Amino acid sequence: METWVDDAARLTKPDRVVYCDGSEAENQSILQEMLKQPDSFRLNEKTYPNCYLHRSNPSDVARTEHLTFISTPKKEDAGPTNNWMDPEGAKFKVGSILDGSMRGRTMYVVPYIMGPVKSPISKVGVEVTDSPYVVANMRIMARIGKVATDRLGSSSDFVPGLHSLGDLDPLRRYIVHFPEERLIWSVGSGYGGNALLGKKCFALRIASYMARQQGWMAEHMLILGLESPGGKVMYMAAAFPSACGKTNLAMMVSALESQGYKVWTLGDDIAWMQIGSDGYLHAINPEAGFFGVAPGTGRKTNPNVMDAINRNTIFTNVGVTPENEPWWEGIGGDPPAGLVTWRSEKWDSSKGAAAHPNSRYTVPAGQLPSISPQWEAAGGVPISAFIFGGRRARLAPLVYESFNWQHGVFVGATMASETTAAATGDVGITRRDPMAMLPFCGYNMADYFQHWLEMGKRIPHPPKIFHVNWFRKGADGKFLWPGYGENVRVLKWILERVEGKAAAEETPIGYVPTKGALMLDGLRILPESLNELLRVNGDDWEVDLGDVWDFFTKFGPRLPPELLQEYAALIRRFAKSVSA
Ligand code: GTP
Ligand code: SPV
Ligand code: MN
Repeated sequence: METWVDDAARLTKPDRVVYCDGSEAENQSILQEMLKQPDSFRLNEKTYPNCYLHRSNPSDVARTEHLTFISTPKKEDAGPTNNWMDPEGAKFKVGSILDGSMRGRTMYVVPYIMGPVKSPISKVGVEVTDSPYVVANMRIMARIGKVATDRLGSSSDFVPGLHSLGDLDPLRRYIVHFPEERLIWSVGSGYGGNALLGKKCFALRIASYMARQQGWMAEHMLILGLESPGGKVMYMAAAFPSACGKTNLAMMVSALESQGYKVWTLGDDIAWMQIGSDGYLHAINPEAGFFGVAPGTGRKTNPNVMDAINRNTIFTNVGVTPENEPWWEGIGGDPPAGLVTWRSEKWDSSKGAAAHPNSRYTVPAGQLPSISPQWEAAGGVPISAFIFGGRRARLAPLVYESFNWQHGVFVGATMASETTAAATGDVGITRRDPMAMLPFCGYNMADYFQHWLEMGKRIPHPPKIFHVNWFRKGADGKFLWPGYGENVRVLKWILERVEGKAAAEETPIGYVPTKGALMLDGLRILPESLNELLRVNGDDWEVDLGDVWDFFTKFGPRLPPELLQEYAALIRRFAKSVSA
């Protein structure tokens, strides 16, 4: 580690190098460094103790997918869905931006563990960065400092990540992954997944590459436990694209709590999974905190997190009230008088939203009231169901179940969703986003599909695979399904399907709940809305399958033939249902 750090310092030329031990005293001094910058503030000490507001550069407010690269010697190994640079070219081009980029600054060395300290599934990373804000966030999102150097010892088995703010010019911003070296270089951004290198860069892009080599899975999935009336807990993992509801589902307050159905949170973004000795796939959450979307988060939608983010929390790009409290659209109530926007302007209605749509909170996972007692279990938790989903205003029904693992992989591989503010670019454009991994798969996605197919053959008790859509809209353009805590009604159906109990109707796309199979007690929903939510419209699917075909052809002969078989089988089932 020291050798690599010395090399990084020789390239970036910081004034000082500070090794982080993870202690509270050190944290306070790093926060003091952060507060010296005009973009960071302490929030109200009484109502938000130990909370901070950070404003990132307005050109640096979300992941930048077009500036994110997979750097493998062969272009085909990155595949048609990733940006590619050859490693030598990347080292030269990005290296010249990193050369001297930390002059006048401190380089912090952050050794960290992704995953519970004692778990055999966990892995060590080391991030060097010139941003105290990044260090403060990493301290919440991972287990940093002495625990990590202790785990590492003198071994070189760690994923190095070199991060520098550079000059924050998007023209000199690159997030480059060298999967064969397990190395990450990121320059020119201080925001989220671009800069907290343990998260998307390591735990998804590099880890997905390692997982394929080593026979495990690294997925963009939340992990939750659904407790049923007898007290038994069933664990599920769900992959939805960025800003499509993972955090909210994982933390929901169940609408059926009085009937004995409660949701426990284990993770809200990433799952690392290995086959356990019991034949089940076991999942850990590699992260130690939540980097959640603020807008839309309030007492009504996510009371659990509202009870967690009033202390020891870093807010990024939210608005601020005259009482020095954080504010965003959806927190509850109208914008208060004297509100200041994320860009530090006095808010009025001409300014649009006070909080950036991708503004976030960073909060320690242990502060969540619904955190599962199992969330740091060294062996992980056994997963009984995988749930795929996305934003589809039309098409996908509220929920359906795949026929088997291979069909489930097809369902995941053909997922699509409307784009969100979590990445720069247009919002609301439907794009294919297989397994919610489009921006996060560290190798050729065709090989990733093959890896899924192979895992299915190796797992003695594989999870059943489902698909959900909370975002279907009616003719009036409004969501048909109330969502949030009401989503437990769908989870309950999934639980009962896994137990072989709930009723379902076979359709060409999979099993859809019969009208009576969803528990809807206490929910006001029009029968027409329910019909529309569960409807499988052959004409719409035909159009979508055309788009799937275009997507699949990008992979050429590398696409696993099983997926083409599933494609043909789906078309046959639709043809049969029409003739019937
Ligand atoms: P990342 O952190 O970017 O990976 O996002 P995420 O998948 O964790 O999404 P999150 O739960 O933060 O939700 C993003 C947005 O979707 C928020 O504005 C939520 O209010 C909204 N949302 C979440 N769940 C639901 C739901 O069930 N129904 C509706 N209509 N909106 C939802
Ligand atoms: C996502 O975009 O899926 C996130 C936020 O979880 S970030 O950490 O910025 O990638
Ligand atoms: Mn995410």
